[in-house]
Amino acid sequence: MKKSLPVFLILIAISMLQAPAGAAGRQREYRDTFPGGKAQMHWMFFPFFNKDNLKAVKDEADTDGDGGVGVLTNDNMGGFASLSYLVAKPVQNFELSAMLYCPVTEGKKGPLAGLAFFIDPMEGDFYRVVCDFKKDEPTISLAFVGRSTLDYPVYIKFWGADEMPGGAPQKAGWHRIEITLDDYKAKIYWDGQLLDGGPFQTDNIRKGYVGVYANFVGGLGKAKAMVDEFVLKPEGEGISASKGIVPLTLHSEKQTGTLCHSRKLSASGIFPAVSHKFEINDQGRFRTSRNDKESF
Ligand SMILES: [Ca+2]
Repeated sequence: MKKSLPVFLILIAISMLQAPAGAAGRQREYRDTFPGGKAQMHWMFFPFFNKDNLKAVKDEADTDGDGGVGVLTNDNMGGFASLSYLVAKPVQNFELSAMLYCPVTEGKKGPLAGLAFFIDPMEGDFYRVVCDFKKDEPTISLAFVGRSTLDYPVYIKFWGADEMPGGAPQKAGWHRIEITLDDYKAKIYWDGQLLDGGPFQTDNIRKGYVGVYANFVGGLGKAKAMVDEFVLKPEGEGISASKGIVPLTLHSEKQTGTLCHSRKLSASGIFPAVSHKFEINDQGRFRTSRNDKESF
């Protein structure tokens, strides 16, 4: 015993010397494949929603064969959005890749699943990319949403069936989604193919976390987002002078449009799905009309 102790201490000392050298040479990669139904990373619920958090579960039908997936539901208050983020440093330039299970449902109502980035748990905002495969109008979309938009998504881009590589899926299944951010310009890849129209300006938030998003569109209903092979590769640490998350600033140019399919929970109850006009004025202030008939 007396002889083995110094050897043990020497091994610790060597490992401590090696760790900084390795870390300095390459950027850390954050990876969770949920082997055997156990998470490899820590996940945290988004504090502005209903505290649904991603859970690792056993699943033999996962994508990488290690027997587990990550699952985020909206069960806590069935029918609302849920969002969970990977606990790492907030990132500004990065590559995010994950397998996402996209449900396909009949009609106009149904669950949607997606990935989120620039999640800001202090200000309550984020961007999300979702697959929304209701058969009446299947879309993939990119939107900015959160407390600053009164939880109404401000859509940046829709991809319809004719713009999806391979067309709109006819049955539920796994798809690889990759999101790359470079100087607030986002590119989205679907099953390895770059989606048209980008890169997209996404600079309402300066940096944030990445995570998983689930919601139900068209009323109250359960939604479930399943992910696997979730990999975040941060780049350009220190590229920004900003420390942590800074207050949100909206685009300075004027933008107008219509928000739809949104619901809010307030102290007085649930607002039904409605359409609103929105405007981002010259000063970057965001406002919405009370309904789609009202003018500003
Ligand atoms: Ca797995």
